Amino acid sequence: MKTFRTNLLRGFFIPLLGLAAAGMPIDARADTAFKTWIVKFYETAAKSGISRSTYEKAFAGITEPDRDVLEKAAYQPEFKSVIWEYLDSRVNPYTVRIGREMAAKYGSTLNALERHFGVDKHILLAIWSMESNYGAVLEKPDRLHHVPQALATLAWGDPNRSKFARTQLIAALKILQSGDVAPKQLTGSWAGAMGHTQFIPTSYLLYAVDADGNGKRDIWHSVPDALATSANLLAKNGWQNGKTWGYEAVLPANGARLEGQTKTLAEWAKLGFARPNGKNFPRGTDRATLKLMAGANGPAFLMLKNFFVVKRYNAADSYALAVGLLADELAGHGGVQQSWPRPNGTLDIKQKFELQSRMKELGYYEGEVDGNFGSGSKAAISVIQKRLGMQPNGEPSRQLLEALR
Ligand SMILES: [Ca+2]
Repeated sequence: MKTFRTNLLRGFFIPLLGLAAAGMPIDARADTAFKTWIVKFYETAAKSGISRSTYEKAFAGITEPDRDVLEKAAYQPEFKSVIWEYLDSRVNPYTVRIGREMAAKYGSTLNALERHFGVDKHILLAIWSMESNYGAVLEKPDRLHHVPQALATLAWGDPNRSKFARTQLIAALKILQSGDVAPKQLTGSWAGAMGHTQFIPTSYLLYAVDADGNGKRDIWHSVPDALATSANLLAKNGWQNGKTWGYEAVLPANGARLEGQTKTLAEWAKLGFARPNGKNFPRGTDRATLKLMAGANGPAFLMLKNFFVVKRYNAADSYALAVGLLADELAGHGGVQQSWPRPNGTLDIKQKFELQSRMKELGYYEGEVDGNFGSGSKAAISVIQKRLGMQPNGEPSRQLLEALR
């Protein structure tokens, strides 16, 4: 659910300093230190009611830290993409198509959850997409870690995450002790986010729901359980049934200076804020906060209470906006109507998809049509650019798209 700031690999070596096992290879010394840490941590776990048998099952066969976890923890990039690129990667023809397929496949479950929790089913689908690509991430073994091992690794070897990891490890052990999941199946991200909707263990303990009625709260294998758990989190944090998350707005002259202010929709309308589709804001006393996600030259948004409820999942404005926009697309309301201030000549997400599928039809490109321009797309673009007598820089552009049309 949460992402964490960059840290240094140096934390990995600190536990070694106290060891005088000279002559042993560095990995072997680390393994010994890690195993010692696990043995000692049982005292702490026992104080939280974890039985010896649960503890032994959790760590059965674990003889070394998960080095992949430390690597991922150390190299989390401080990734700052511009808002439209972030949204392109989350709200695009692919995520909309799969979302509609899932809406059909899980239609009765989603309707039941909407009735029971009073939470918009399209928001639940959008969160599922954002968190695990509708569960696809769970099929990738390189993305899955054994949660007790991963959290013990962070608690032992990453001083910046030690406190977080100890708390989450105790919670993970409580989950095991509850019998909801078998020890081998307690998998998650390197930082312990688990299942279809990526709950960290403490959030699981607060919100997990058995929606399919098999007696287990299984967010790893049961889509109904996972989506119900998200719905429960949103409901318990004040989701307003029947309300949307916010409205795109056209900024009046000088409107940007009001960024961050909260007023009723009627007051915003009086100040000259309008909807791009020309419809009126709904009447009533709903209060909304003005957010400019890309400065005064991009679309403005008036965010209602539910936007801030989604932020309980992940505190980034960009995350909550992506959830809201994807939910709107899945509900058939369309996306952002005003343009983002993209640099001249660059493509929007629909154009990126069009360019890739045209390259594919013409036989230049064999990869996925997903709007993502990796090395395959870039190589194909360079070849086409050369043929067309353009500078072969591998970058998708309006000029290239027009040439292929
Ligand atoms: Ca269940």
